Amino acid sequence: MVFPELALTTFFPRYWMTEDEAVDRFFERSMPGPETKPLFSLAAELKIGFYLGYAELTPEGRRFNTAIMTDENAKIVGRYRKIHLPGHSHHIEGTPFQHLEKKFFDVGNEGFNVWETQGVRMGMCLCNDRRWSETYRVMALQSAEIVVLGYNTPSMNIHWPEPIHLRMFSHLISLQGNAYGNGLWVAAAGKCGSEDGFHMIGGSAIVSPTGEIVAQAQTEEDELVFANIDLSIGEAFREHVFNFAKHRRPEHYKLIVERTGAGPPLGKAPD
Ligand code: CDV
Repeated sequence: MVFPELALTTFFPRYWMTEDEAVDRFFERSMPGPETKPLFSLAAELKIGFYLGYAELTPEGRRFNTAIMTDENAKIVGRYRKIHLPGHSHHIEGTPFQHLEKKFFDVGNEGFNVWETQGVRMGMCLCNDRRWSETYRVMALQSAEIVVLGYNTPSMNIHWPEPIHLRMFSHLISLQGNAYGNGLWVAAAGKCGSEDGFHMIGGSAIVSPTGEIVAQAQTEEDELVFANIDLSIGEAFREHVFNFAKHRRPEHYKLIVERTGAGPPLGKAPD
């Protein structure tokens, strides 16, 4: 069961406030905590493992945009702290809302990992991470079979006038392209409709290693989007077209770790 990013609160990075105020109102000091214990108890009773996104305050006072994964006994088996934090840390004038993830959260410090739980190799990421191919490739190199993720994507882009249909298009194409290119399943759950009067795209979806969407939210109300999936579909892709051991050429991928931003072209006329 996959819940969205920051599932326990409103998407508070849209509001300008101090970090202390955000901590007081929106961050969890423990997981499970008093309010989340019933969720863990019910999940254990029903034998359902889950992924849950929330704002994490560590004992050292660090703030992360975090997700955890549990097994069928509601034991936390994995934690992911969001790495690709979008947005800004200053106040932007003249927009209906802010996107202050860079103000409220530290960059995740635990990498992109994969856990073997309930007989499946599962990786996690959060929202904007789903748009970055590095996210999935690092998990695919740990033989991930499924990547689960939660997101909050507002329908309006505050940075440039992006047509609303492209918000859904770029969300789905990110899931589909990266599921296919890594031979894994992707299950993505997002908030939808109006949250505090701000519209979120919705579009929760389950995508197969073929790149096909096998289940997708149909409305902007609360929905349970589910599919019975065949993990062996991924095996075929990982053994053939995307057999990494056979076909990858990391000696030609050095720029990926040497450069962060785009730099000058390296092409030269051949001798
Ligand atoms: N919460 C997010 O990470 N949102 C980003 C964008 C839209 C700011 C996203 O990729 O949906």
